[in-house]
Amino acid sequence: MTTFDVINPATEQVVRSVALTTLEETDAAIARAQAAYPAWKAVSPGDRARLLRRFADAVDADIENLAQLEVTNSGHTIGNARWEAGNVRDVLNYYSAAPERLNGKQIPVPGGVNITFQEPLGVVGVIVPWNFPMPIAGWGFAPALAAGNTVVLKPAEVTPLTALRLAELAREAGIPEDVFQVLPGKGSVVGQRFVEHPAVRKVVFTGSTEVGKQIMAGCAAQVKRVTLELGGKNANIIFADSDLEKAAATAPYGVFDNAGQDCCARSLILVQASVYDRFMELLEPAVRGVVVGDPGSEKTEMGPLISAAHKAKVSSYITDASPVAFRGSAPEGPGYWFPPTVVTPGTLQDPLAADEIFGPVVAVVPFGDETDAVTMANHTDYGLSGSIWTRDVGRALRVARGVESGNLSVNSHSSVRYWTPFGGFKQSGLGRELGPDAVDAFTETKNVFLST
Ligand code: TAP
Repeated sequence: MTTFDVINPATEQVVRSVALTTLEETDAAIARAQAAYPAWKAVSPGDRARLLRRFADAVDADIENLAQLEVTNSGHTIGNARWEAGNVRDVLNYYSAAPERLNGKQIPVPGGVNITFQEPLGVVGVIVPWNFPMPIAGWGFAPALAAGNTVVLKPAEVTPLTALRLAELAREAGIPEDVFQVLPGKGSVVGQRFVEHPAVRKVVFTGSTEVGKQIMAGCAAQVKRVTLELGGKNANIIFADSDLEKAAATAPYGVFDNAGQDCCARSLILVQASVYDRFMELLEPAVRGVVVGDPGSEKTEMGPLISAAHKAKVSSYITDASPVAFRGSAPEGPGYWFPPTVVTPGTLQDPLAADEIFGPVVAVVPFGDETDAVTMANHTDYGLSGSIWTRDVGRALRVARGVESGNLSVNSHSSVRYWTPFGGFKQSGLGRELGPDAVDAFTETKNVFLST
């Protein structure tokens, strides 16, 4: 048996050894999920709804334990980790309403009537990254199960612990073991098999754009359904007429939350040139004041990066020649620490302004007018998220309509509200998760003609 040592990124200590799922075990799990599908599909809508609510209750009762696991496994701050576990509960509750509302349509036609049915797909494979192991898992499995699919889920190799616990909670809630299975292992083995195996009818993938493209190409070979949530290089656009104090005070949260390891991180701040200097004056104390350290402490605002390899990647962006304006602090180590860092690249082509660094590094660049701001925000192939700070409602809407991005916030940095759709334009993804329509992505419409 091959195992993987799960490391606490704040201490570099081994937390637990987890067995890696082999190719043969992946095939066996998919076969069990396929065998469990007809019975799960046949569970009455009311009973399926009740089971999902019980799963939500089990998560609710376990929030503190799940949160502590995430602090240890992923270095998330305890406050964030509690929110993330609560999000799984909320998303389960939200989609528990779906089974009883999966109504088709009846459409009168010449010679009879057409009736549509929302049929589940079968086995759904969910591939989860390491940056938000709990919520991203829940956004996939909750609507998939609600629609009557069975689920095989692969957490990121480095962050399997909360997903494994969620599988236990599902079983405690009465969801049959083979209906929701968590398979810790390698993307190149387990994840790749979800793409290749013909019994897996849909893949939900969240992660890098590079791997997302491979997954889409692999799924194309079987016309397999796919939802992709990929990277982002998101602009935080600050106009001169905004509440500049609030924009500067909240900008660190918009990018350094989860140590910048967030596809929605506002890692490019575009500031109207006339207030650029004042904004930088206000930003500096806010960045220096970010509390970085022990993620288990209630006071901590930013924890470590996920791994030594990821720290090396983020560090490679900052050299002695980099245009660093100012930095916050970070512990020395052990742990994969990196201080909040503000850079001022001269052009948007500079990798500091163009790449998804996925760490606590933010580029600040001035712009001229509204048109410039939109053009500059759209300079990237990504289109996931972004913020607009202004007191002019008309401008806020014009800019929001102009920016090619799936999720925009005005005078806020919030991207995820589970009642509303989440997903990307351009190379940030395909399809939408969350919101009232997400269940549609886990069903096929069947159209039956009844001749009179
Ligand atoms: P990815 O390599 O994209 O990994 C995401 C998930 O896909 C993991 O579960 C991974 O498994 C799996 N995977 C990897 N290769 C696969 C394949 N060929 N077939 C099927 N599944 C596969 O991301 P990463 O290496 O963790 O991070 C690299 C960069 O991606 C980051 O620096 C960041 O820029 C970006 N990223 C974006 C997001 C979001 S939310 N958009 C999330 C994480 C990372 P393993 O755990 O075994 O690798």
